[in-house]
Amino acid sequence: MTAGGVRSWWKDPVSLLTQREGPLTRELLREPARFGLGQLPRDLLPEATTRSVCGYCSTGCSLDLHLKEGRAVGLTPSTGYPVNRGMACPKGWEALTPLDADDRLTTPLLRDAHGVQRPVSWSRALEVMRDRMTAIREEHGGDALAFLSTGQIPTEEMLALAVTARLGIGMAHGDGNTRQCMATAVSAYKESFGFDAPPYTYADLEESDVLILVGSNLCIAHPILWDRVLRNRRSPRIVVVDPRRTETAVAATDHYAIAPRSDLPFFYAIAHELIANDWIDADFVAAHVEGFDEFGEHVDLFSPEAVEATTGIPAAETRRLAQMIHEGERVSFWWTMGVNQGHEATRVAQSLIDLALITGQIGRPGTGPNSITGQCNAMGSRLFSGTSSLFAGRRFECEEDRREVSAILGVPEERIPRAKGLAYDQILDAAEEGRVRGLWVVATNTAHSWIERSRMEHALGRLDFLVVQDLYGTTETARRADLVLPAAGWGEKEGSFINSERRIGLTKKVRRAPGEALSDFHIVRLVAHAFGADALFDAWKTPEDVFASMKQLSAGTFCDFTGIEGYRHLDERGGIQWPCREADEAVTEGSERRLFEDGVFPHASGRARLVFDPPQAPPEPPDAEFPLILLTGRGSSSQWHTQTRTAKSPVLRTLSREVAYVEISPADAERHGIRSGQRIAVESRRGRVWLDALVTPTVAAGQVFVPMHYAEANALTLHVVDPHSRQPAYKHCAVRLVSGPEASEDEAWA
Ligand SMILES: Nc1nc2c(c(=O)[nH]1)N[C@H]1C(S)=C(S)[C@@H](COP(=O)(O)OP(=O)(O)OC[C@H]3O[C@@H](n4cnc5c(=O)[nH]c(N)nc54)[C@H](O)[C@@H]3O)O[C@H]1N2
Ligand SMILES: Nc1nc2c(c(=O)[nH]1)N[C@H]1C(S)=C(S)[C@@H](COP(=O)(O)OP(=O)(O)OC[C@H]3O[C@@H](n4cnc5c(=O)[nH]c(N)nc54)[C@H](O)[C@@H]3O)O[C@H]1N2
Ligand code: SF4
Ligand SMILES: [Mo]
Repeated sequence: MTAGGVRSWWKDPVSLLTQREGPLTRELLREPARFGLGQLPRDLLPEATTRSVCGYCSTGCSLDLHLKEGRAVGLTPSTGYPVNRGMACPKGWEALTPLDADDRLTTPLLRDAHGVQRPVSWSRALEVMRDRMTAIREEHGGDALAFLSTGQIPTEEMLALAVTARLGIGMAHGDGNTRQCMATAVSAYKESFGFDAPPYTYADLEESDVLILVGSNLCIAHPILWDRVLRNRRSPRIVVVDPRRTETAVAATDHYAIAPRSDLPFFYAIAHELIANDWIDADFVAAHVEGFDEFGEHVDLFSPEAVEATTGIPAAETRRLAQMIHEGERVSFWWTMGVNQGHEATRVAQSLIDLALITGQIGRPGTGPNSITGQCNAMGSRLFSGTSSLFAGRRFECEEDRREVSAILGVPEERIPRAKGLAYDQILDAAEEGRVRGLWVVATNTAHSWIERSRMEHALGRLDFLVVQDLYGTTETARRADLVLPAAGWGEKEGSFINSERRIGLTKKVRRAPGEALSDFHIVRLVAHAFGADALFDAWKTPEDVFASMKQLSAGTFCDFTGIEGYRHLDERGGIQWPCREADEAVTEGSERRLFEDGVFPHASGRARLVFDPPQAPPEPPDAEFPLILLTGRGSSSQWHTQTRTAKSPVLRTLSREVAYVEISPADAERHGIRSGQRIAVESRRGRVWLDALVTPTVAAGQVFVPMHYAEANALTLHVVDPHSRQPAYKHCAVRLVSGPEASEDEAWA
């Protein structure tokens, strides 16, 4: 594509979108200045520069922050860092801008008797939080209290939050937005391997012969990882399995436009074909895998012909992919939300793990069943948010695990909860039923991002007391809060993040938070004090003290990183991947390591398990009344989730669409007489929203796509969760388009 071509799309906001976003993102990476990105102040003579890991996505790029009088005034992507090698995506370039937004919270806000949120002092805010939460606990027990954590704060803050909420306040339940995102990968790996352990290192993207990307739009969701794919010198086959012809699918060598939610039969058919041709690694299976005979029997029914009608993929094409896997010396399977967000998501993720195991494509360069993470610190939350596990993979139910945690944290054993408590969806269900009455939400925008908006609104509406801790008072969730606590953001505090390849990196304080906003670490410490639980923080004066506890908690577990000395060590080494035991001497600057090179898995048997189940039909298939399937997901490399941060950057705003839109196939547009740019209503059984139509061949006939960055998306979605991971199935429900006189914008939800 010529530079002139790019420039003309750039002037034309509609044509900037979808199928053109891919090449555009590459242009943005190569020549950011042309798009207004990375403009350093003219008079910049930095007095110092420091490295810090980006606070948006799980790629974990390093940014060089240029300081003047101790304050970051500009940034450039770090060149020497093993992850991004001198590049950043638009969000990274613009990472400082959202910190200066007008709607930053500068004091706590308390809802008064008239329902108006008014500024109050920290001491008043903490007193109210203590009194209201304590009153609920005294009347209804700790069972009526819950917190929602996040994958977007440093791990130290997550650990401090969990300890304060569970042990200091006595909250019986805690979960977080990682449930919306990575819970499926967690359940899948735990059951298959015995530990939640994504096995890869980013070099595997460059060293694979066949990369199979399933439900991943890498090109816009992880542009720097896509760039690593482009650096692969082995002329790899890049196979994209996605119902949409995404930016990534266009750039790939092969696109399998699978029918939505038909992945499970599809991958079973691939396994069927591999086994039928004896294209398996029998030695690897015999030495390291359990359940092969049962798996063989299970997939016997799934011939490529048998699944053709369900998947929409001709049998010959399914065979071709099986053959590609057989012929590849180094085959890797990569998945993201197209897999994790479905009604049988855990089994789909495991079907990819199964394929890697039966072909022995694991533990070598360029291989692996590899879940790509989402948020900057979703990996940290998987280990230390105290939600799905009792720290570092320990179990709440296990007495020995509780004893260890009690000894390390210096907390009496009887205060450590014996159960993990309710998951996110169950917390909201319990709120709807009046069983959960007090909720503390930290760094997540539930009211926009949770599935099936009307049901979620009802649940939040029934709470007696909602506390929201955020950078901005304007988020959909903060506006509903009884108490809002002002938090410092990325760049205004220090701590560590863990990226997708298990690399622990440092993020630093390079700005002062505005007004009275405080770091989440500082806030939870004040909350612990208000609840008379100061003792929890006896050993934790700084985030690095918490890091020391994290190390101790990791000791002897599969993620053991006791070999990391501290922040300085992380900084000098360009981040360090777990595991890193004290005896590991191989952790030199920029070194990369993958897991399972010895074929030993964390299960007690040392073997990995093949896990499978019969496929189930999606819960809300299209019908005569609601004939289209709604898909949702990321819209552009410049938009982050609910846009509380990215919408604050004028540059990022020009690189994406301000008004919510729906992608419609040319065939459906013609059937309904719809043109691009027209406003149309989209309706599901749960709501009607108004959107700009964007007619594009990116989506197949019978499907429409709405980016999740607009609150409209979840007004339509259907509350369904995978039974194993309890992750919401955001990517499938039935909708219809309404245009003409029967549609009136006045009655619409939005
Ligand atoms: N710019 C930007 N980058 C981001 C984020 C962001 O908000 N903005 N968010 C970050 C986070 S937290 C996450 S989790 C990741 C998400 O990264 P991705 O998972 O790559 O993003 P999505 O667009 O949610 O979903 C990926 C694809 O799944 C496809 N899909 C839908 N249904 C099916 C199906 O039935 N089968 C298959 N095989 N595919 C299906 C969709 O068409 C979509 O293209 O991105 C991270 N990076
Ligand atoms: N329909 C549909 N819905 C989806 C998805 C989808 O594909 N389709 N994807 C799901 C996925 S994968 C994810 S990860 C979720 C994301 O959903 P959310 O977590 O709700 O989205 P964010 O906009 O990232 O919200 C983070 C909030 O934390 C605040 N914040 C940022 N930094 C800090 C900090 O340091 N401290 C504090 N206290 N606050 C901070 C931000 O201002 C923002 O309000 O959305 C899910 N929802
Ligand atoms: S790819 Fe992710 S980590 Fe890298 S600059 Fe962009 S948002 Fe930040
Ligand atoms: Mo996510």
